[in-house]
Amino acid sequence: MGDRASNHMKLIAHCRLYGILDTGYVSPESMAAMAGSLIDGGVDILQLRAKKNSREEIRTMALELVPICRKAGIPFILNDHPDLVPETGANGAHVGQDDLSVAEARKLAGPRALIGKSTHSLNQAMAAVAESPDYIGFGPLFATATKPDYSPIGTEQIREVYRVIPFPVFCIGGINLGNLAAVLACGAERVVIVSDLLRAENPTARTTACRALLPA
Ligand code: TZP
Ligand code: MG
Repeated sequence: MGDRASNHMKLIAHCRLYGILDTGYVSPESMAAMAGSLIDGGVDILQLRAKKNSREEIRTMALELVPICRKAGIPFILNDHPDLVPETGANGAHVGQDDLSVAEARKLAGPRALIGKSTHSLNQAMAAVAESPDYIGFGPLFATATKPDYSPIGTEQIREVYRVIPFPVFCIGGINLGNLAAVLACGAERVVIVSDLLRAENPTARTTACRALLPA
């Protein structure tokens, strides 16, 4: 449970392609199959993001996804709900700017849980350093229907964020197979891709194609 140091789980430092199972695109009934598709394509880490579902529904989905990710040897992260980490066996939780602090989330999720934090500017990313999350998300780089109320921050600060942040940074927001090479050319080393993987005609093939552009 929350086995951050497991020999069998990919370390966050080795994760390059972060997939999010978002209920905005995938029904709860299809979640497990989609997790399998993205894992087959080579995703390094998965998150469950279910903004409109009840705690109980999220718990049920998490209990189904935990063994799938564990078998694949990749971390499974819950968006919000750090309190569900111990009881579901998830590997960690992800908090936003308006959520619990990293320390509060860690207290609920347990000492071995991975805690990630969303940041939406270079200033927020630098401020997050004091909280010592295990990783941050940085974006949205581009406008995206997955998170429609946030202004895109562009790609200009990517190099600086990787220079100053001492833990893994995952660029996020509007990244897809078509622009991934350009995002990497702007300095990105790790990315989160949501709708481009989930909405692809063949999510496994799309994941494989994106993963192939990223470092090993
Ligand atoms: N946080 C910043 S952008 C975003 C989140 C959760 C959504 C990214 O989704 P997509 O579909 O890859 O643009
Ligand atoms: Mg949140």
